[in-house]
Amino acid sequence: MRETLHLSPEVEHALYTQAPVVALESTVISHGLPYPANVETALAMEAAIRETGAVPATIAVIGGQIRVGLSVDQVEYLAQTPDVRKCSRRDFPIVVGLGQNGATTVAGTMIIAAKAGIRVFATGGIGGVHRGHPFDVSADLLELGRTPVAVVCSGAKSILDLPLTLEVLETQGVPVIGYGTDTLPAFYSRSSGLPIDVRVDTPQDAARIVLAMLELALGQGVLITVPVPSEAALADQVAETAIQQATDEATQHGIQGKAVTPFILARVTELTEGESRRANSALLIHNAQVAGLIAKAMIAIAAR
Ligand code: PSU
Ligand code: MN
Repeated sequence: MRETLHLSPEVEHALYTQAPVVALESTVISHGLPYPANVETALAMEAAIRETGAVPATIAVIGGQIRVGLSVDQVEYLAQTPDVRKCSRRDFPIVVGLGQNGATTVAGTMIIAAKAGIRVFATGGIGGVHRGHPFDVSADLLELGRTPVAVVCSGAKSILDLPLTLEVLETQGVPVIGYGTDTLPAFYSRSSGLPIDVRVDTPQDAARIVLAMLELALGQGVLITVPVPSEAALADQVAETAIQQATDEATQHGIQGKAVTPFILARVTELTEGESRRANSALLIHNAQVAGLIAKAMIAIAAR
């Protein structure tokens, strides 16, 4: 039974007592942010969730065991171990079968969250359709079409083709919700200018949509997009110039497949001298808080 989920005592208790729980991914720890910002941000996200009264459940595979809820030592381990596999749907048989370490992507985290009965998940940005490579479609988009979890994020980085990303989400049947915004956030900046499906302004309205998603059981997830806090947002042109250069370099160096996103993320951080990393951390912590509030509101509304 190696495929069994290993729940931390805190997460197990929370789920058993129907307390609010928010899932967190671990690719952002292993591949998304450099050490020690990755540990600091991961722990700050957990703290932000706890402040709302919800319980955080960071998800990863450690030595082939699927963990739901990590200790501080386990977060440190993932943050500092170099050969952690970026773990999307296709990677689980490999990491579990061979007893390896895996850091779950948005898709990977959604799968495990749904199996554990966790309905709300907070992250920074989802994968999407790559610019100039319309066949490089992140498995995140397909997972959103088939796994009923609410993903709270700041849209996707404009390293991606955002209009094509929205097209794929539409085809997959995924509602895109703007939390306090009328347009799709573009990760480092508050708006891409692209339309979303509906705007909500309270955790309660977001919770009503997630509860309806679960009750209807059509199978898909929902995407709840939250703009980066104003004080941490990057000037549009700063982000755009760095992203364009990093994307060109990825092509020049022949970077392919799952290595593309981590390469671009690291280069953008270098090119903006850390400004992008501060924005990244700020939006991750804020999204964790919003997800905690939504998870709490779901329980309050469902209890009525
Ligand atoms: N976007 C970010 N930071 C990240 C990722 C995306 O701004 O860390 C990670 C997430 O885990 C996401 C994954 O699920 O990259 C998408 O990778 P790919 O494009 O290879 O599907
Ligand atoms: Mn890809």
